[in-house]
Amino acid sequence: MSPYTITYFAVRGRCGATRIMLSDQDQQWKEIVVTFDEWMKGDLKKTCVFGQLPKFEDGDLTLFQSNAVLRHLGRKHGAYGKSVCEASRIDMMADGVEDLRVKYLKMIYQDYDNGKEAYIKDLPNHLCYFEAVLAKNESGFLVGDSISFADYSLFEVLLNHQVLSPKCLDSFPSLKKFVETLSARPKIKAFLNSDAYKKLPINGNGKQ
Ligand code: GTB
Repeated sequence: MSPYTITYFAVRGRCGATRIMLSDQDQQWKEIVVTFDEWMKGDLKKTCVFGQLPKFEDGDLTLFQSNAVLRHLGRKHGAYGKSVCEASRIDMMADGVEDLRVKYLKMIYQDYDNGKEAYIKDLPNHLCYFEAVLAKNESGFLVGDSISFADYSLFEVLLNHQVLSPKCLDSFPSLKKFVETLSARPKIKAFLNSDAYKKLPINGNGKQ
């Protein structure tokens, strides 16, 4: 039986990259879906270390913070580099992805109607950094020659951005290739084609 359980709302949201990573690593997991009404009762919130979901369980270990979950899975499944230096560079890239994710979420949840156009216009100024890193690494991954949790996180953020602005990767050949390559990995491809993935909205407010 799988040791993994995700407790979260019925969205991709902060669990999108985790689910893609678990799929690609050939892992099973259980989902506990929390409705808005259940959450508003407040009992579950009180038990969450930062008062928020997702909650991730690996047997007796309970984690909060989606990036801590990705790092945990990276350590367990060999997706955290092959040396201390690679691991540190993976952390750096993952933090860069988090900066972009936070900008995106701020626009989606706080400024969609007024800010979407300006966000899309400014997007190349953020994507260019990831393009430069990928263009320099022949492996097609962010760091080293194997996939890391930072790659899953970047991949998932880029998928969301392609929904927001379908042409946003057109002037970034390495990013485009990165998305194509990861989308074609058999287990990721199967997951992205699954009902479990397709039925969930990207964000909790229906904006995308
Ligand atoms: N840094 C944390 C992480 O990475 O895990 C951020 C977690 C977070 O923002 N959690 C949000 C939450 O628990 C849900 S993700 N919010 C409830 C609260 O703070 O009380 C965003 C989100 C918003 C709304 C819905 N929804 O309505 O279904 C789903 C997800």
